[in-house]
Amino acid sequence: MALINNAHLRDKIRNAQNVAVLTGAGISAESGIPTFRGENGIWNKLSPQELASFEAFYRNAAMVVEWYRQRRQIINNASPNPGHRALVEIEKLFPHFTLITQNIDGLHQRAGSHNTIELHGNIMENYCIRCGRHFNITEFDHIIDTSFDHVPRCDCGGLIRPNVVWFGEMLPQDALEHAFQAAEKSDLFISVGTSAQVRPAADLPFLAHENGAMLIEINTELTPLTPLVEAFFQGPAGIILPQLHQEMQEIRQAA
Ligand code: BV8
Ligand code: ZN
Repeated sequence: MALINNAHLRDKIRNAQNVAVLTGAGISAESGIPTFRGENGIWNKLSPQELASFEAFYRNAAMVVEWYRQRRQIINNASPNPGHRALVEIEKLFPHFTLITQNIDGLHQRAGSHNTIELHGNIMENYCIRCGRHFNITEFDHIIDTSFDHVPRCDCGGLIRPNVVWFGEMLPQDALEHAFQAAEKSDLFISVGTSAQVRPAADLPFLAHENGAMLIEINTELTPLTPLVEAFFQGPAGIILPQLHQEMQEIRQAA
């Protein structure tokens, strides 16, 4: 059963020059990484503001860094899934392709994606909030394990934090700029595995649509974005994306 049975969408895929993709936690679900809002969602136990915020870190750095260490262990044992790999192949079909992710797990890069924008940072990177010194994971874990209160401190006395964007924090300016530009320029914008609720990331598909892009959404459930899309492919990204790649390749080759 073909995914793409809409002539309008076929034409768009045939002629598209600029394609942008936004991914969320859903694309890593099949790699065994829990999403935020799913049934075993991370936030079911503790709310995001209690964990993914500077206030939480300042109040209880040991708890927050332990939470990130647990997430890092799951990510280290995870591998890119067919959804990540299909995006690497879809990238090759179009002259300009930008992959924008909200995920901090680095799985797109491990799958081989190139032009990747990490809107919310990367869990494998850590830095001192006072002097800005970067620490790799081995150094970071050693500092946590050898400190009397498991609070990671730099030699300068500053706290060391994960290089991720917390709630209430600005996104990295250049990443956000590039993401907005890619959305504005896109002919085709594909939203994959995101509940489309956290802003400003969630604004990207709406901005693309305002600028004339055709939207495709891949998700196991409906989202606030679904009413706006040309095609909603309901199902796991690891199943849908390889099939979408196959059909896009046939359309582009027949052109
Ligand atoms: C900022 C990094 C301001 C850390 C993250 C009220 C209204 C509007 C906005 C706000 C508001 N109150 C506060 C805000 C701003 C806030 C926000 O948007 N809050 C929301 C909750 C309302 N945003 C911020 O704070 C941002 N900063 O606004 O700064 C500012 C301005 C000027 C000056 C100073 C400050 C910062 C937001 C970034 C927070 N950091 N992550 C970490 O990971 O620990 S957010 C984190 O949550 C993710 O990065 C992601 O963005 C979000 C989770 O969303 P998803 O990725 O979509 O995951 P989710 O679990 O929700 O959904 C998974 C989806 O996949 C589901 O739809 C599911 O159906 C689907 N799925 C599941 N399995 C599969 C699947 N799909 C396909 N296949 C499958 N197999
Ligand atoms: Zn320092």
